[in-house]
Amino acid sequence: MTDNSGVARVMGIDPQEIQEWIESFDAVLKEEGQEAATVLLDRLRSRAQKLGAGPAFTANTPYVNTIPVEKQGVFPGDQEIERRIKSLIRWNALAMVVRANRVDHSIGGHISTYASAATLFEIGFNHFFRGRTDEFEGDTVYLQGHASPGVYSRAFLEGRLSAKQLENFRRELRPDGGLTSYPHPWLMPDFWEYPTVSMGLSPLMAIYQARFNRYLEDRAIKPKTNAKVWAFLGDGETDEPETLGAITLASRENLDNLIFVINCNLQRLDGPVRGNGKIVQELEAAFRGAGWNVIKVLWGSDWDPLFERDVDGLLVKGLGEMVDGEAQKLVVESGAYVRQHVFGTDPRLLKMVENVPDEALRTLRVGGHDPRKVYAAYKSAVEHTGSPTVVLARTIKGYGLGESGEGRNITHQQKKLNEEELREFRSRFGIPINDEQLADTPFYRPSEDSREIQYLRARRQELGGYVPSRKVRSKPLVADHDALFREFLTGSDGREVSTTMAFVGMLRQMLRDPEIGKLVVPIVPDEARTFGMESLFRQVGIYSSRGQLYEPVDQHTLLYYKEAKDGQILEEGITEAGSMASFIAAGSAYATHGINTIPFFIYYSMFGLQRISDFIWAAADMRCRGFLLGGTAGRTTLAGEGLQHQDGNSHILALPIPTLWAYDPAFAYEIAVIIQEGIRRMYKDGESIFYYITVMNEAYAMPSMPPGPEIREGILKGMYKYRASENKKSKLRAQIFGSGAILREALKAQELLEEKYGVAADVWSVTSYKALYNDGINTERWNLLHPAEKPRVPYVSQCLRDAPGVLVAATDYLKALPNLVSKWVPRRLAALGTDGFGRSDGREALRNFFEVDSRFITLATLHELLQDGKIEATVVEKAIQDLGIDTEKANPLLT
Ligand SMILES: Cc1ncc(C[n+]2csc(CCOP(=O)(O)OP(=O)(O)O)c2C)c(N)n1
Ligand SMILES: [Mg+2]
Repeated sequence: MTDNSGVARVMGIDPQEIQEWIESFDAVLKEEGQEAATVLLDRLRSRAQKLGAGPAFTANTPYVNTIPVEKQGVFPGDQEIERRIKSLIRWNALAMVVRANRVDHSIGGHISTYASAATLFEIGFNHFFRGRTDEFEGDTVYLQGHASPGVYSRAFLEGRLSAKQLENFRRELRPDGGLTSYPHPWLMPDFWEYPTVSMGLSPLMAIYQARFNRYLEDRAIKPKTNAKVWAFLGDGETDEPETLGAITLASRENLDNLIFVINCNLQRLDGPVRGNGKIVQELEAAFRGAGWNVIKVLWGSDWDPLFERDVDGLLVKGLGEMVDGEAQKLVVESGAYVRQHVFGTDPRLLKMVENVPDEALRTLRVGGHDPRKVYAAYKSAVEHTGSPTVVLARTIKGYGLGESGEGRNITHQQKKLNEEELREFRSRFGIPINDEQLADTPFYRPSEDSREIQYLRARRQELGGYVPSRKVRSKPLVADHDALFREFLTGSDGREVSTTMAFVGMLRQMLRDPEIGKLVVPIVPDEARTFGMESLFRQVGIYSSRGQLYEPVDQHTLLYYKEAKDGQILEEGITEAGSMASFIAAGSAYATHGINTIPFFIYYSMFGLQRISDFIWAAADMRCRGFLLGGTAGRTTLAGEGLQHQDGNSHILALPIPTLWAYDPAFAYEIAVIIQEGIRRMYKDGESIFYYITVMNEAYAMPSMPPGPEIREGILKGMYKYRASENKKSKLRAQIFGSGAILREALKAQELLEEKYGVAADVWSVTSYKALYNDGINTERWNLLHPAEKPRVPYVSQCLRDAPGVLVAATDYLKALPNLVSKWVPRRLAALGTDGFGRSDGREALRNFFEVDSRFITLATLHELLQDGKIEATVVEKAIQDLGIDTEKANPLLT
């Protein structure tokens, strides 16, 4: 190590001169204040740049606490009692995991993450996180998912969870209930608010949540408050691209309502996060570069006197040069090792600690375990204005587990402790459990009137109640909105429109509605023009927290790009993940804010369920409501775009998400019925479901809705007969199922079959194979469990009970989609679909290539009739010729 004066000599500058510069700067700082000192530095930097001597860019500050001791302020809590509370929480969290693992070795949980995060969480719970009350909306807190044992353990002390529940951690299927492994609002709807365990989702969600809060304020939908969004992340988690992917949005939008706390224990699951580097410095550079306020909490109070003595900056320099792998090793090593490796590099450093015993060196605390340092950081974070804040807190993974896990690479998965290890942990944290009881590892809660419980309760009361705690506070909508959708039920009078245009028309209507107009949140990832939504730019404006600071190039046009502070559209730019995070914030506002916002997120359908499915899964877990619109959908309906864009997958990918209703409508009236029903179910009846609707860009005349109550019901349940054959006499009969744009191919096939082959075919619009499938499996299940009762009949079977003839389905998605229901139809089902990679070409060529056009539907129908012995093979052969089908054509699945 070389000190500053050494460097200076090498560079040929007199150390004396450097000292004088430093003293002058100190004087300015002292006499004129911090702002003046910053101005001075800026001026010097500009001057140097101008003269060609600009300093090298550095995004880092030295490896010390950002908040100096002098600025730390006083800790307002009772440190001793908070330490005792925290120790009890540590114990119960550990006991939960150890006990769960004893009952069943395959079950367990994580001990070491919470062990590292305990102080970070507890300072939040005791001093910062505000609950949701009638007067104040409360803070939004995303807690590191696999630290959940600590959160449960706190709730146990708070009296919110019973010992029985703790006992059943990770055994949710116990008759008396259990606790979920991670935060899942779906499974614990009164407790958890935000699912966080799929790493990288919560940081992105938190950023968009903070922005959505501002959106609601700027649009005067909720009052302006100083509520904060806190997100607690792991340092390993920052490797997920989503974690850092939107941090510039947060600073661009000046989201000073957002605080990230990154638990920098330097470890992830397998080993060090950056063994050969420094994760804190790397993150500091990234966040500072992105314009965040960065607060490093690296060293505990024990270090203060050492830094005080470090007048030459040798210690700071040495710590700054030490890679994280080595820093982790210090945790597991002796005090003598610390002396040698931290202080042994220079006699002056060794002298600094000559009177400090080895044991004191071994236990020097890092910043994230020092309540005073953490408190000071959070206080500074909540008081900071103008930009978001990230607290980078250095902690130790497995803190307190000693030999059995502290700082070890195996610690992430440590679930078992032997009696000796438990005894050590118990003694270290002063848990009043005697040696005989240790084998049982009992939970411990002091009596109701103990100081600990009183204190903890009082703190939460002061802060507005318990966190986390989920409560739905929105009031149901009242209107039925018939008038809004009426015009779409009567067709387009021969005008050719796409289902996308029809949807946009409905959106425009909804935006005008007195009840729901304000609540609608249109979300687009830079695709509004693709979907013909530009008219909405002018109608409701694009949300911009700064309004519009420039005159748009197209101002003179009717549909100019209008940005406004109270704009309603969330134009997110090219980020489906970010847009989905906005959808999640808007789709859960009924719980978070008690406001029924209705998100309509419209995107290129291939870049939705395929690209950001994990966010959609999290939205479902979070009980989100709203509408996802897969635009430009269909493998053969989106012409020209080719392999990457043409979506024949999303309806299959929508299957696994239990609360997602997926529809592939063909006509405007079908969409109108689905959306109106969706609004009713979600916002009047309060069902925690959401919708996926594919809309296409193929224009055709929209028919009016056929009469009869069964049509509406059929649209919603998944199928209805759209056009029956008028030929009642033919012996050759068929039922053809079409969906979306392919329904029109089915209708053409119906004509071909009738005219050329004498086949009378009925055509059905199958709006949702998923709905039919779910109904089928639910019915089957009921029958399985009720053998003596009259069997129930799946809806699809009911529809086809008296439907004569062969069955043929054609879809713009995989053949697997119609095949989902094949077991509940009365006879064999021939399925046509678009398995394989897309191609760029026109619709006609594509539908020929994928074998889903009217010719192939006709062929499939004739083939089925041949199978049934109703016609001769020669008829089919002739048809192949007449229809111009190339039997040697490429197989779309294999080419
Ligand atoms: C998307 C995703 N990938 C993998 C995992 C599995 N996993 C759970 S915790 C963990 C390591 C976490 O390390 P870090 O973020 O540093 O948190 P720490 O436990 O160290 O606080 C991993 C890989 C996950 N939960 N989510
Ligand atoms: Mg970590």
